Amino acid sequence: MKVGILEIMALLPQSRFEKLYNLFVIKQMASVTPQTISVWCRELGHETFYATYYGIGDIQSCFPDDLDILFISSSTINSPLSYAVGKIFRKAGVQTVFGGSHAKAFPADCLRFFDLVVKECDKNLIADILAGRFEPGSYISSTKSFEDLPTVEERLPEIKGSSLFFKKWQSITTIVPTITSIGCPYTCNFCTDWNKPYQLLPLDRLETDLTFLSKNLQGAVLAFFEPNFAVKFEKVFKVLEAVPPESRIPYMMECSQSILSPSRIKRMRETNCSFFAVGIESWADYADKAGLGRRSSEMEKFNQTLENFELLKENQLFMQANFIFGLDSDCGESSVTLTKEFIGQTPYAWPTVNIPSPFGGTPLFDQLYTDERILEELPFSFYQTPYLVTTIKNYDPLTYYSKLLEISSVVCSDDMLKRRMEISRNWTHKFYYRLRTGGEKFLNRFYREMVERLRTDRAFRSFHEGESVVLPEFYQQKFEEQLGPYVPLLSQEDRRPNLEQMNPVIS
Ligand code: B12
Ligand code: SF4
Repeated sequence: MKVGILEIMALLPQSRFEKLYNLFVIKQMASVTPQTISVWCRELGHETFYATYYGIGDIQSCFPDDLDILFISSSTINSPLSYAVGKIFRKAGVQTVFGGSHAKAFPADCLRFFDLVVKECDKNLIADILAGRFEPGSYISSTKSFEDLPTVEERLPEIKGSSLFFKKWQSITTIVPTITSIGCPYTCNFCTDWNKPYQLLPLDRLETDLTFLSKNLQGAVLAFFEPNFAVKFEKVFKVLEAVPPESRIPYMMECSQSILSPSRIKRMRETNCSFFAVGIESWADYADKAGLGRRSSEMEKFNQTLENFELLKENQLFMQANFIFGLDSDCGESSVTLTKEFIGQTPYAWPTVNIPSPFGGTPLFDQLYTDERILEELPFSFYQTPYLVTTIKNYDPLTYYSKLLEISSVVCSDDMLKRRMEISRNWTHKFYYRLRTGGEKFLNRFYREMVERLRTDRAFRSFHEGESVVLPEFYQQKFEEQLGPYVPLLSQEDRRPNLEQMNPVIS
Protein backbone atom coordinates (compact mmCIF):
# COMPACT_ATOMS: atom_id res chain seq x y z
CA MET A 1 0.00 0.00 0.00
CA LYS A 2 1.03 3.60 -0.47
CA VAL A 3 0.80 5.26 2.93
CA GLY A 4 1.08 9.02 3.55
CA ILE A 5 1.87 10.59 6.94
CA LEU A 6 1.33 14.32 7.26
CA GLU A 7 1.86 16.55 10.28
CA ILE A 8 0.24 19.97 9.98
CA MET A 9 2.22 22.35 12.17
CA ALA A 10 0.92 25.76 11.06
CA LEU A 11 -1.79 27.67 9.26
CA LEU A 12 -0.95 30.12 6.49
CA PRO A 13 1.56 32.77 7.68
CA GLN A 14 0.02 36.24 7.95
CA SER A 15 3.18 38.31 7.48
CA ARG A 16 6.77 38.10 6.26
CA PHE A 17 7.91 37.89 9.86
CA GLU A 18 5.62 34.93 10.49
CA LYS A 19 6.93 33.24 7.35
CA LEU A 20 10.47 33.61 8.66
CA TYR A 21 9.41 32.34 12.08
CA ASN A 22 7.72 29.30 10.56
CA LEU A 23 10.76 28.57 8.41
CA PHE A 24 13.28 28.68 11.26
CA VAL A 25 11.24 27.81 14.34
CA ILE A 26 7.96 26.00 13.54
CA LYS A 27 9.64 23.75 10.93
CA GLN A 28 11.77 22.32 13.73
CA MET A 29 8.81 21.33 15.93
CA ALA A 30 7.89 18.03 14.29
CA SER A 31 6.42 15.45 16.68
CA VAL A 32 7.83 12.00 17.29
CA THR A 33 4.60 10.04 16.82
CA PRO A 34 3.99 10.74 13.09
CA GLN A 35 7.67 9.86 12.44
CA THR A 36 7.21 6.68 14.46
CA ILE A 37 4.07 5.72 12.52
CA SER A 38 5.96 6.28 9.27
CA VAL A 39 8.74 3.88 10.38
CA TRP A 40 6.21 1.28 11.54
CA CYS A 41 4.37 1.43 8.20
CA ARG A 42 7.68 0.94 6.39
CA GLU A 43 8.52 -2.01 8.64
CA LEU A 44 5.09 -3.47 7.88
CA GLY A 45 6.07 -3.54 4.20
CA HIS A 46 4.32 -0.42 2.90
CA GLU A 47 5.67 2.39 0.75
CA THR A 48 5.63 5.51 2.94
CA PHE A 49 5.52 9.22 2.18
CA TYR A 50 6.16 11.40 5.25
CA ALA A 51 5.77 15.20 5.17
CA THR A 52 5.34 18.13 7.52
CA TYR A 53 3.56 21.38 6.67
CA TYR A 54 4.83 24.49 8.48
CA GLY A 55 2.85 27.07 6.54
CA ILE A 56 5.07 27.05 3.45
CA GLY A 57 4.88 24.79 0.40
CA ASP A 58 2.25 22.73 -1.33
CA ILE A 59 0.74 19.87 0.68
CA GLN A 60 -0.70 17.80 -2.16
CA SER A 61 2.59 17.65 -4.07
CA CYS A 62 4.15 15.75 -1.13
CA PHE A 63 2.09 12.66 -1.94
CA PRO A 64 1.52 10.49 -5.04
CA ASP A 65 -1.84 10.62 -6.80
CA ASP A 66 -2.50 6.95 -6.07
CA LEU A 67 -2.08 7.19 -2.28
CA ASP A 68 -4.17 4.56 -0.44
CA ILE A 69 -4.29 5.95 3.07
CA LEU A 70 -3.24 9.21 4.72
CA PHE A 71 -2.47 9.64 8.43
CA ILE A 72 -2.83 13.29 9.42
CA SER A 73 -2.02 14.87 12.76
CA SER A 74 -2.24 18.35 14.21
CA SER A 75 -2.87 20.26 17.38
CA THR A 76 -6.20 22.05 17.82
CA ILE A 77 -5.04 25.40 16.45
CA ASN A 78 -4.17 23.88 13.08
CA SER A 79 -7.18 21.58 12.93
CA PRO A 80 -9.26 23.65 10.46
CA LEU A 81 -6.50 23.25 7.87
CA SER A 82 -6.28 19.52 8.69
CA TYR A 83 -10.04 19.28 8.11
CA ALA A 84 -9.76 20.97 4.71
CA VAL A 85 -6.84 18.75 3.68
CA GLY A 86 -8.69 15.68 4.96
CA LYS A 87 -11.65 16.62 2.75
CA ILE A 88 -9.44 16.97 -0.34
CA PHE A 89 -7.85 13.55 0.09
CA ARG A 90 -11.09 11.84 1.07
CA LYS A 91 -12.75 13.18 -2.06
CA ALA A 92 -9.87 11.72 -4.08
CA GLY A 93 -10.67 8.28 -2.62
CA VAL A 94 -7.89 8.19 -0.03
CA GLN A 95 -8.74 6.71 3.38
CA THR A 96 -8.04 9.35 6.04
CA VAL A 97 -6.95 8.69 9.64
CA PHE A 98 -6.55 11.55 12.11
CA GLY A 99 -4.50 11.48 15.34
CA GLY A 100 -2.56 13.74 17.70
CA SER A 101 -3.50 16.21 20.39
CA HIS A 102 -6.58 17.61 18.61
CA ALA A 103 -7.98 14.14 17.90
CA LYS A 104 -7.72 13.38 21.60
CA ALA A 105 -9.27 16.66 22.67
CA PHE A 106 -12.23 16.91 20.30
CA PRO A 107 -12.86 13.49 18.69
CA ALA A 108 -16.55 14.09 17.94
CA ASP A 109 -15.66 17.14 15.87
CA CYS A 110 -12.87 15.27 14.03
CA LEU A 111 -15.20 12.43 13.08
CA ARG A 112 -17.06 14.88 10.83
CA PHE A 113 -14.00 15.06 8.55
CA PHE A 114 -11.98 11.83 8.73
CA ASP A 115 -12.67 8.10 8.26
CA LEU A 116 -10.99 7.15 11.53
CA VAL A 117 -9.95 9.17 14.58
CA VAL A 118 -7.27 7.83 16.93
CA LYS A 119 -6.64 8.48 20.63
CA GLU A 120 -3.61 6.46 21.83
CA CYS A 121 -1.73 4.25 19.38
CA ASP A 122 0.87 1.51 19.14
CA LYS A 123 2.24 -0.54 16.26
CA ASN A 124 -0.53 -3.16 16.51
CA LEU A 125 -3.23 -0.53 16.19
CA ILE A 126 -1.54 0.96 13.12
CA ALA A 127 -1.23 -2.55 11.59
CA ASP A 128 -4.96 -3.13 12.25
CA ILE A 129 -5.85 0.18 10.59
CA LEU A 130 -3.79 -0.73 7.51
CA ALA A 131 -5.48 -4.14 7.44
CA GLY A 132 -8.86 -2.38 7.29
CA ARG A 133 -10.09 -3.79 10.62
CA PHE A 134 -12.14 -0.72 11.65
CA GLU A 135 -15.47 0.61 10.47
CA PRO A 136 -15.25 4.09 8.93
CA GLY A 137 -16.59 6.68 11.36
CA SER A 138 -14.94 5.10 14.43
CA TYR A 139 -12.99 6.70 17.27
CA ILE A 140 -10.39 4.09 18.22
CA SER A 141 -7.49 3.65 20.62
CA SER A 142 -4.89 1.15 21.74
CA THR A 143 -5.07 0.23 25.44
CA LYS A 144 -2.20 2.63 26.14
CA SER A 145 0.53 4.61 24.41
CA PHE A 146 3.32 2.78 22.58
CA GLU A 147 6.07 1.44 24.83
CA ASP A 148 8.97 2.64 22.73
CA LEU A 149 9.74 4.42 19.49
CA PRO A 150 12.23 3.69 16.71
CA THR A 151 15.83 4.89 17.09
CA VAL A 152 17.02 8.11 15.48
CA GLU A 153 18.81 6.02 12.85
CA GLU A 154 15.55 4.24 11.97
CA ARG A 155 13.74 7.59 11.83
CA LEU A 156 16.49 9.29 9.84
CA PRO A 157 14.52 9.62 6.55
CA GLU A 158 11.69 11.29 8.53
CA ILE A 159 14.07 13.51 10.54
CA LYS A 160 15.75 14.63 7.33
CA GLY A 161 12.32 15.30 5.86
CA SER A 162 11.17 17.44 8.78
CA SER A 163 14.30 19.23 9.98
CA LEU A 164 16.61 19.69 6.99
CA PHE A 165 16.03 21.96 4.02
CA PHE A 166 15.45 19.82 0.90
CA LYS A 167 16.40 16.83 3.12
CA LYS A 168 20.05 17.98 2.90
CA TRP A 169 20.87 21.28 4.55
CA GLN A 170 20.77 22.05 8.23
CA SER A 171 18.98 25.11 9.63
CA ILE A 172 20.27 27.67 12.17
CA THR A 173 19.10 25.18 14.77
CA THR A 174 18.38 21.71 13.45
CA ILE A 175 16.25 19.72 15.82
CA VAL A 176 16.04 15.96 16.22
CA PRO A 177 12.89 15.22 18.24
CA THR A 178 12.78 12.40 20.77
CA ILE A 179 11.19 11.38 24.07
CA THR A 180 12.38 9.38 27.08
CA SER A 181 9.04 9.25 28.84
CA ILE A 182 5.29 9.43 28.45
CA GLY A 183 2.80 11.01 30.86
CA CYS A 184 3.51 13.08 33.95
CA PRO A 185 3.25 12.74 37.74
CA TYR A 186 1.52 16.14 38.10
CA THR A 187 -2.14 16.95 37.55
CA CYS A 188 -2.34 20.50 36.13
CA ASN A 189 -5.98 21.09 35.25
CA PHE A 190 -5.30 22.70 31.83
CA CYS A 191 -3.12 19.87 30.52
CA THR A 192 -4.16 16.82 28.52
CA ASP A 193 -1.63 14.69 30.40
CA TRP A 194 -3.16 15.53 33.78
CA ASN A 195 -4.28 11.93 34.28
CA LYS A 196 -1.70 10.03 32.20
CA PRO A 197 0.68 8.13 34.52
CA TYR A 198 4.36 8.88 34.13
CA GLN A 199 6.25 6.11 32.36
CA LEU A 200 9.96 6.06 31.61
CA LEU A 201 10.69 4.50 28.21
CA PRO A 202 13.65 2.12 27.71
CA LEU A 203 16.87 4.11 28.12
CA ASP A 204 19.05 1.85 25.96
CA ARG A 205 17.45 3.55 22.95
CA LEU A 206 18.58 6.93 24.27
CA GLU A 207 22.09 5.54 24.64
CA THR A 208 22.03 4.25 21.03
CA ASP A 209 20.66 7.59 19.78
CA LEU A 210 23.32 9.65 21.58
CA THR A 211 26.10 7.55 20.08
CA PHE A 212 24.55 7.73 16.62
CA LEU A 213 24.03 11.49 16.77
CA SER A 214 27.54 12.26 17.97
CA LYS A 215 28.87 10.58 14.81
CA ASN A 216 26.15 11.65 12.38
CA LEU A 217 24.11 14.87 12.02
CA GLN A 218 26.76 16.91 13.82
CA GLY A 219 25.50 20.35 14.79
CA ALA A 220 21.98 19.08 15.43
CA VAL A 221 20.20 19.57 18.75
CA LEU A 222 18.34 16.71 20.43
CA ALA A 223 14.95 17.92 21.67
CA PHE A 224 13.22 16.02 24.43
CA PHE A 225 9.66 16.74 23.27
CA GLU A 226 7.99 15.17 26.25
CA PRO A 227 5.75 16.51 28.99
CA ASN A 228 8.22 16.54 31.85
CA PHE A 229 11.83 15.58 31.16
CA ALA A 230 14.01 13.84 33.74
CA VAL A 231 11.40 13.20 36.39
CA LYS A 232 13.62 10.13 36.89
CA PHE A 233 16.62 12.42 36.90
CA GLU A 234 19.30 9.99 38.10
CA LYS A 235 18.40 7.26 35.61
CA VAL A 236 18.27 9.60 32.61
CA PHE A 237 21.42 11.50 33.59
CA LYS A 238 23.37 8.29 34.08
CA VAL A 239 22.91 7.75 30.33
CA LEU A 240 23.68 11.36 29.38
CA GLU A 241 26.79 11.44 31.57
CA ALA A 242 28.12 8.17 30.16
CA VAL A 243 28.81 9.94 26.86
CA PRO A 244 32.41 11.27 26.75
CA PRO A 245 32.35 15.09 27.20
CA GLU A 246 33.75 15.79 23.72
CA SER A 247 30.93 13.76 22.10
CA ARG A 248 28.01 15.32 24.00
CA ILE A 249 25.52 16.85 21.61
CA PRO A 250 23.43 19.84 22.73
CA TYR A 251 19.92 19.09 23.93
CA MET A 252 16.69 20.90 24.80
CA MET A 253 14.23 19.99 27.52
CA GLU A 254 11.13 21.08 29.40
CA CYS A 255 10.67 20.34 33.08
CA SER A 256 9.02 21.49 36.24
CA GLN A 257 10.93 23.51 38.83
CA SER A 258 10.72 20.74 41.39
CA ILE A 259 13.45 18.77 39.60
CA LEU A 260 15.91 21.69 39.61
CA SER A 261 18.64 22.03 42.21
CA PRO A 262 22.09 23.67 41.96
CA SER A 263 23.88 20.32 41.56
CA ARG A 264 21.41 19.13 38.92
CA ILE A 265 21.70 22.38 37.00
CA LYS A 266 25.47 21.92 36.97
CA ARG A 267 24.96 18.42 35.59
CA MET A 268 22.60 19.77 32.94
CA ARG A 269 25.26 22.23 31.83
CA GLU A 270 27.98 19.58 31.84
CA THR A 271 25.90 17.23 29.71
CA ASN A 272 25.40 20.06 27.17
CA CYS A 273 21.83 21.24 27.81
CA SER A 274 21.44 24.27 25.54
CA PHE A 275 17.82 25.26 26.11
CA PHE A 276 15.25 24.49 28.69
CA ALA A 277 11.77 25.62 29.52
CA VAL A 278 10.23 25.67 32.97
CA GLY A 279 6.48 25.77 33.54
CA ILE A 280 5.76 28.38 36.21
CA GLU A 281 2.15 28.78 34.98
CA SER A 282 0.61 31.01 37.67
CA TRP A 283 1.86 32.50 40.96
CA ALA A 284 -1.35 31.55 42.73
CA ASP A 285 -1.43 27.85 41.79
CA TYR A 286 0.60 24.77 40.77
CA ALA A 287 2.94 25.21 43.75
CA ASP A 288 3.64 21.44 43.85
CA LYS A 289 5.39 21.70 40.47
CA ALA A 290 7.66 24.34 42.00
CA GLY A 291 8.62 21.95 44.78
CA LEU A 292 6.40 23.75 47.31
CA GLY A 293 3.39 22.63 49.33
CA ARG A 294 0.03 23.03 47.57
CA ARG A 295 -1.04 25.73 50.00
CA SER A 296 1.96 28.03 49.45
CA SER A 297 1.23 31.69 48.91
CA GLU A 298 1.84 33.68 45.71
CA MET A 299 4.82 35.41 47.35
CA GLU A 300 6.36 32.10 48.47
CA LYS A 301 6.16 30.75 44.94
CA PHE A 302 7.52 34.00 43.50
CA ASN A 303 10.53 34.05 45.86
CA GLN A 304 11.30 30.38 45.39
CA THR A 305 11.11 30.68 41.60
CA LEU A 306 13.33 33.75 41.54
CA GLU A 307 15.85 31.97 43.75
CA ASN A 308 15.88 28.96 41.41
CA PHE A 309 16.31 31.13 38.35
CA GLU A 310 19.19 33.06 39.96
CA LEU A 311 21.00 29.73 40.24
CA LEU A 312 20.43 29.10 36.56
CA LYS A 313 21.67 32.50 35.43
CA GLU A 314 25.36 31.65 35.24
CA ASN A 315 24.79 28.65 33.06
CA GLN A 316 24.65 30.33 29.68
CA LEU A 317 21.58 28.29 28.80
CA PHE A 318 18.73 29.69 26.74
CA MET A 319 15.93 29.55 29.26
CA GLN A 320 12.21 29.99 28.88
CA ALA A 321 9.74 30.66 31.66
CA ASN A 322 6.18 29.63 30.76
CA PHE A 323 3.23 31.44 32.30
CA ILE A 324 -0.53 31.20 31.91
CA PHE A 325 -2.48 34.30 32.80
CA GLY A 326 -6.24 34.32 33.29
CA LEU A 327 -6.87 31.09 35.16
CA ASP A 328 -9.52 31.24 37.88
CA SER A 329 -6.76 31.53 40.48
CA ASP A 330 -5.56 34.84 38.97
CA CYS A 331 -7.22 37.95 40.32
CA GLY A 332 -6.58 41.63 40.90
CA GLU A 333 -3.25 43.33 40.39
CA SER A 334 -0.91 40.91 42.13
CA SER A 335 -0.61 38.29 39.34
CA VAL A 336 0.32 41.00 36.86
CA THR A 337 2.68 42.88 39.16
CA LEU A 338 4.57 39.73 40.13
CA THR A 339 4.90 38.59 36.52
CA LYS A 340 6.24 41.99 35.41
CA GLU A 341 8.62 42.04 38.37
CA PHE A 342 9.87 38.55 37.54
CA ILE A 343 10.42 39.41 33.88
CA GLY A 344 12.37 42.53 34.86
CA GLN A 345 14.59 40.61 37.25
CA THR A 346 15.34 37.71 34.88
CA PRO A 347 16.46 39.12 31.50
CA TYR A 348 18.28 35.81 30.95
CA ALA A 349 14.94 33.90 30.82
CA TRP A 350 12.54 34.41 27.92
CA PRO A 351 8.96 34.67 29.25
CA THR A 352 5.97 33.33 27.36
CA VAL A 353 2.63 34.43 28.76
CA ASN A 354 -0.21 32.26 27.50
CA ILE A 355 -3.96 32.72 27.49
CA PRO A 356 -5.72 29.61 28.84
CA SER A 357 -7.39 27.49 26.14
CA PRO A 358 -10.01 24.88 27.06
CA PHE A 359 -8.71 21.70 25.41
CA GLY A 360 -11.11 18.76 25.65
CA GLY A 361 -10.16 15.96 28.03
CA THR A 362 -8.93 18.35 30.72
CA PRO A 363 -10.58 19.36 34.01
CA LEU A 364 -10.32 22.98 32.85
CA PHE A 365 -12.43 22.21 29.78
CA ASP A 366 -15.01 20.29 31.83
CA GLN A 367 -15.40 23.16 34.25
CA LEU A 368 -15.61 25.92 31.64
CA TYR A 369 -17.99 23.88 29.49
CA THR A 370 -20.29 23.19 32.45
CA ASP A 371 -20.17 26.85 33.46
CA GLU A 372 -20.98 27.84 29.83
CA ARG A 373 -17.87 30.01 29.70
CA ILE A 374 -16.58 28.80 26.31
CA LEU A 375 -17.35 31.08 23.36
CA GLU A 376 -18.60 28.23 21.22
CA GLU A 377 -18.87 30.13 17.94
CA LEU A 378 -15.11 30.65 17.73
CA PRO A 379 -13.37 28.22 15.34
CA PHE A 380 -10.56 26.06 16.73
CA SER A 381 -7.79 28.12 15.11
CA PHE A 382 -8.45 30.69 17.86
CA TYR A 383 -7.64 28.25 20.70
CA GLN A 384 -4.26 29.91 21.15
CA THR A 385 -2.62 33.06 22.44
CA PRO A 386 -3.36 35.92 21.61
CA TYR A 387 -7.01 34.90 21.26
CA LEU A 388 -9.48 34.51 24.09
CA VAL A 389 -12.10 31.77 23.66
CA THR A 390 -13.57 31.83 27.16
CA THR A 391 -14.77 34.38 29.63
CA ILE A 392 -12.27 35.00 32.44
CA LYS A 393 -13.50 34.61 36.01
CA ASN A 394 -11.85 37.59 37.65
CA TYR A 395 -11.35 40.07 34.79
CA ASP A 396 -13.74 41.49 32.21
CA PRO A 397 -12.35 41.17 28.65
CA LEU A 398 -11.23 44.79 28.42
CA THR A 399 -9.35 44.67 31.73
CA TYR A 400 -7.90 41.29 30.79
CA TYR A 401 -6.46 42.45 27.47
CA SER A 402 -5.19 45.66 29.13
CA LYS A 403 -3.25 43.52 31.63
CA LEU A 404 -1.82 41.36 28.86
CA LEU A 405 -0.74 44.53 27.09
CA GLU A 406 1.01 45.74 30.25
CA ILE A 407 2.97 42.50 30.61
CA SER A 408 3.79 42.27 26.91
CA SER A 409 5.05 45.87 26.89
CA VAL A 410 7.68 44.87 29.46
CA VAL A 411 8.65 41.74 27.51
CA CYS A 412 9.32 43.58 24.24
CA SER A 413 10.67 46.84 25.68
CA ASP A 414 13.92 48.27 24.27
CA ASP A 415 15.35 48.19 27.76
CA MET A 416 14.79 44.42 28.11
CA LEU A 417 16.25 43.76 24.65
CA LYS A 418 19.32 45.85 25.52
CA ARG A 419 19.83 43.93 28.75
CA ARG A 420 19.38 40.60 26.94
CA MET A 421 21.94 41.56 24.32
CA GLU A 422 24.41 42.58 27.03
CA ILE A 423 24.23 39.24 28.85
CA SER A 424 24.18 36.98 25.75
CA ARG A 425 27.58 35.57 25.02
CA ASN A 426 26.78 33.79 21.80
CA TRP A 427 25.23 34.89 18.53
CA THR A 428 22.49 32.21 18.46
CA HIS A 429 21.06 33.59 21.71
CA LYS A 430 21.26 37.13 20.32
CA PHE A 431 19.51 36.00 17.13
CA TYR A 432 16.69 34.31 19.05
CA TYR A 433 16.25 37.25 21.45
CA ARG A 434 15.86 39.59 18.48
CA LEU A 435 13.52 37.19 16.67
CA ARG A 436 11.37 36.69 19.74
CA THR A 437 11.32 40.38 20.64
CA GLY A 438 10.10 41.00 17.08
CA GLY A 439 7.39 38.39 17.61
CA GLU A 440 6.38 39.92 20.93
CA LYS A 441 6.06 43.34 19.25
CA PHE A 442 3.46 41.84 16.89
CA LEU A 443 1.67 40.43 19.91
CA ASN A 444 1.86 43.77 21.66
CA ARG A 445 0.30 45.54 18.68
CA PHE A 446 -2.47 42.93 18.63
CA TYR A 447 -3.23 43.44 22.35
CA ARG A 448 -3.35 47.21 21.82
CA GLU A 449 -5.84 46.76 18.97
CA MET A 450 -7.94 44.39 21.07
CA VAL A 451 -8.10 46.89 23.91
CA GLU A 452 -9.24 49.55 21.44
CA ARG A 453 -11.78 47.24 19.81
CA LEU A 454 -13.24 46.15 23.15
CA ARG A 455 -13.43 49.78 24.24
CA THR A 456 -15.16 51.07 21.11
CA ASP A 457 -17.11 48.15 19.59
CA ARG A 458 -20.10 47.22 21.73
CA ALA A 459 -21.07 44.12 19.73
CA PHE A 460 -17.49 42.82 19.95
CA ARG A 461 -17.42 43.40 23.70
CA SER A 462 -20.75 41.74 24.19
CA PHE A 463 -19.51 38.65 22.28
CA HIS A 464 -16.50 38.44 24.62
CA GLU A 465 -18.66 38.95 27.67
CA GLY A 466 -20.62 35.86 26.58
CA GLU A 467 -23.81 37.85 26.00
CA SER A 468 -23.98 37.56 22.21
CA VAL A 469 -23.44 34.45 20.07
CA VAL A 470 -22.91 36.34 16.82
CA LEU A 471 -19.33 35.70 15.70
CA PRO A 472 -17.82 39.15 15.07
CA GLU A 473 -16.76 39.94 11.52
CA PHE A 474 -13.20 40.39 12.82
CA TYR A 475 -12.93 36.63 13.52
CA GLN A 476 -14.62 35.66 10.25
CA GLN A 477 -12.03 37.66 8.38
CA LYS A 478 -9.08 36.38 10.41
CA PHE A 479 -10.23 32.83 9.86
CA GLU A 480 -10.32 33.40 6.12
CA GLU A 481 -6.79 34.82 6.20
CA GLN A 482 -5.54 31.85 8.25
CA LEU A 483 -6.99 29.36 5.76
CA GLY A 484 -6.34 31.28 2.52
CA PRO A 485 -7.17 29.12 -0.51
CA TYR A 486 -8.60 26.35 1.71
CA VAL A 487 -11.48 28.56 2.99
CA PRO A 488 -14.10 27.43 0.45
CA LEU A 489 -13.64 23.85 1.68
CA LEU A 490 -15.09 24.68 5.10
CA SER A 491 -18.72 25.75 5.40
CA GLN A 492 -19.95 27.91 8.28
CA GLU A 493 -21.23 24.71 9.90
CA ASP A 494 -17.79 23.07 9.51
CA ARG A 495 -16.12 26.01 11.25
CA ARG A 496 -18.29 25.87 14.37
CA PRO A 497 -16.72 23.39 16.81
CA ASN A 498 -18.63 20.42 18.15
CA LEU A 499 -17.30 20.30 21.71
CA GLU A 500 -19.00 17.04 22.64
CA GLN A 501 -16.69 14.58 24.44
CA MET A 502 -16.68 10.83 23.75
CA ASN A 503 -14.79 7.64 24.60
CA PRO A 504 -12.89 5.58 22.04
CA VAL A 505 -13.37 1.93 21.17
CA ILE A 506 -10.31 0.23 22.71
CA SER A 507 -8.54 -2.20 20.43
C1 B12 B 1 6.37 18.40 23.99
C2 B12 B 1 5.20 19.31 23.67
C3 B12 B 1 5.41 20.36 22.80
C4 B12 B 1 6.74 20.54 22.08
C5 B12 B 1 6.83 19.58 20.93
C6 B12 B 1 5.57 19.47 20.14
C7 B12 B 1 5.60 18.35 19.21
N1 B12 B 1 5.38 18.65 17.98
O1 B12 B 1 5.81 17.20 19.60
C8 B12 B 1 6.66 22.03 21.67
C9 B12 B 1 7.31 22.85 22.74
C10 B12 B 1 7.30 22.37 20.34
C11 B12 B 1 5.16 22.25 21.68
C12 B12 B 1 4.54 23.24 20.97
C13 B12 B 1 3.17 23.45 20.99
N2 B12 B 1 2.30 22.86 21.82
CO1 B12 B 1 2.73 21.37 22.93
N3 B12 B 1 2.97 19.91 24.08
C14 B12 B 1 3.94 19.11 24.28
C15 B12 B 1 3.58 18.07 25.34
C16 B12 B 1 4.19 18.54 26.65
C17 B12 B 1 3.97 16.63 25.05
C18 B12 B 1 3.46 16.07 23.74
C19 B12 B 1 4.09 14.74 23.39
O2 B12 B 1 4.81 14.63 22.44
N4 B12 B 1 3.84 13.68 24.14
C20 B12 B 1 4.38 12.34 23.82
C21 B12 B 1 3.51 11.62 22.79
C22 B12 B 1 4.05 10.24 22.47
O3 B12 B 1 2.26 11.44 23.37
P1 B12 B 1 0.97 12.07 22.70
O4 B12 B 1 1.26 13.34 22.05
O5 B12 B 1 -0.10 12.00 23.71
O6 B12 B 1 0.70 11.02 21.50
C23 B12 B 1 -0.12 9.86 21.62
C24 B12 B 1 -1.44 10.02 20.91
O7 B12 B 1 -1.90 11.35 20.86
C25 B12 B 1 -1.24 9.43 19.55
N5 B12 B 1 -0.79 10.29 18.49
C26 B12 B 1 0.02 11.37 18.55
N6 B12 B 1 0.23 11.86 17.33
C27 B12 B 1 -0.41 11.07 16.44
C28 B12 B 1 -0.50 11.13 15.05
C29 B12 B 1 -1.27 10.19 14.38
C30 B12 B 1 -1.37 10.24 12.89
C31 B12 B 1 -1.94 9.17 15.12
C32 B12 B 1 -2.77 8.17 14.40
C33 B12 B 1 -1.84 9.11 16.51
C34 B12 B 1 -1.07 10.06 17.16
O8 B12 B 1 -0.25 8.46 19.76
C35 B12 B 1 0.59 8.76 20.86
C36 B12 B 1 0.78 7.49 21.66
O9 B12 B 1 -0.43 7.02 22.15
C37 B12 B 1 2.02 18.20 25.37
C38 B12 B 1 1.37 18.12 26.77
C39 B12 B 1 1.34 16.79 27.32
N7 B12 B 1 1.59 16.77 28.59
O10 B12 B 1 1.09 15.83 26.60
C40 B12 B 1 1.79 19.63 24.85
C41 B12 B 1 0.60 19.87 23.96
C42 B12 B 1 0.53 18.80 22.91
N8 B12 B 1 0.93 21.13 23.33
C43 B12 B 1 -0.07 21.90 23.16
C44 B12 B 1 -0.03 23.14 22.49
C45 B12 B 1 -1.27 24.00 22.57
C46 B12 B 1 1.11 23.54 21.81
C47 B12 B 1 1.25 24.79 20.95
C48 B12 B 1 0.07 25.06 20.07
C49 B12 B 1 1.58 25.97 21.85
C50 B12 B 1 1.63 27.27 21.09
N9 B12 B 1 0.58 28.06 21.23
O11 B12 B 1 2.55 27.52 20.39
C51 B12 B 1 2.50 24.45 20.11
C52 B12 B 1 2.06 23.78 18.80
C53 B12 B 1 3.16 23.14 18.03
C54 B12 B 1 2.72 22.90 16.63
N10 B12 B 1 3.29 23.62 15.70
O12 B12 B 1 1.82 22.11 16.37
C55 B12 B 1 -1.34 21.29 23.70
C56 B12 B 1 -2.18 20.78 22.55
C57 B12 B 1 -3.64 20.83 22.85
C58 B12 B 1 -4.41 20.61 21.62
N11 B12 B 1 -5.55 20.00 21.76
O13 B12 B 1 -4.04 21.04 20.58
C59 B12 B 1 -0.78 20.18 24.65
C60 B12 B 1 -1.64 18.92 24.76
C61 B12 B 1 -0.59 20.84 26.02
C62 B12 B 1 -1.89 21.11 26.72
N12 B12 B 1 -2.35 22.33 26.76
O14 B12 B 1 -2.52 20.23 27.26
N13 B12 B 1 4.54 21.33 22.45
S1 SF4 C 1 3.61 19.33 34.78
FE1 SF4 C 1 3.41 19.78 32.58
S2 SF4 C 1 2.98 17.80 31.60
FE2 SF4 C 1 2.65 17.56 33.82
S3 SF4 C 1 0.44 17.84 34.10
FE3 SF4 C 1 1.45 19.82 34.45
S4 SF4 C 1 1.47 20.89 32.43
FE4 SF4 C 1 1.01 18.69 32.08
